[in-house]
Amino acid sequence: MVDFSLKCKVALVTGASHGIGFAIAEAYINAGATVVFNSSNPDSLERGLKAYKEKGLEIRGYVCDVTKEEDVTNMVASIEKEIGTIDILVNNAGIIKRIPMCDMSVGEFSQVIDVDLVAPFIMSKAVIPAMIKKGHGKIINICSMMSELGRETVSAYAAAKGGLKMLTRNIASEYGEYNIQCNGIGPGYIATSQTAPLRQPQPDGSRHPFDAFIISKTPAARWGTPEDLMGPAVFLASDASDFINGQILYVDGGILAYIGKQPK
Ligand code: NAP
Ligand code: GCO
Repeated sequence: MVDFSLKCKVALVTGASHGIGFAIAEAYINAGATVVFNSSNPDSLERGLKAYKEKGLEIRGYVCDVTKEEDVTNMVASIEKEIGTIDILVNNAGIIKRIPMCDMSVGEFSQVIDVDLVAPFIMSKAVIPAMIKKGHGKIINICSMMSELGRETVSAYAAAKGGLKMLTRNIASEYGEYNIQCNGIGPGYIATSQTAPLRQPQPDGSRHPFDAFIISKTPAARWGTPEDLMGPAVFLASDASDFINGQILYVDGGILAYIGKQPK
């Protein structure tokens, strides 16, 4: 019988006070996992805990800046002491800076790389030893369509998410023999606070040009929602995907497969 249950598993979803991480954490709770999450600051953590409580979802939260190795080591140690060792890690925390590359400072570029690529390295390093001892583990990296494609103003983000795709493949290669599966989810364009600026209606009430562009480039003819990622995230965290390793599962409404609607 195929097992999609996450019962008796401990899952950590980084940056899950809202958005995609929140939806994945909710899906894991409903699939039977004991779920914990982190935020980079106490205010966001409190907002997140309130939102989970309002939905009747039991979860514990920690303040942890995923770019700081000492913070991460302390958080993982606290989780192991208070809850148990981590069976499932979702590297969801991420930022984007939309700046033309030649206008971007090295500091701005490095900040995106730190959160979107170095932090998943730090987080994965922190949980893999216990996964090896336990004889199983799941690491899911939230990649992006920008793991495959570029576009104006997102050079740092695309470089980070492209690197995250290869980090995913390398973790799978290096630790697959310990029954650790590391895969990625590549969301398409999802309606969250991260993409809100791209969907802001124009002063005359018309669609933002980028909004109309994405609708035309997506066979599903809509933006994705965080809920669209729940099933794929449960699948990759469950025993049902134990022989899948180093893959990126694109949840994009078909956009990567589509050349785009020909002009009428
Ligand atoms: P979001 O609403 O901006 O959420 C991002 C989360 O990352 C925030 O909750 C934030 O938590 C957390 N975070 C940022 N820096 C952090 C740090 N240093 N330490 C700890 N947490 C940190 O974005 P989203 O749309 O849900 O995106 C979630 C993930 O999906 C990101 O990796 C993003 O790149 C990826 N993605 C998004 C889309 C999309 O279209 N929305 C598509 C593909 C991939 P706090 O504010 O609580 O600290
Ligand atoms: C952008 C968007 C994208 C999405 C996502 C697509 O500015 O192009 O923010 O990067 O967030 O990563 O998969």
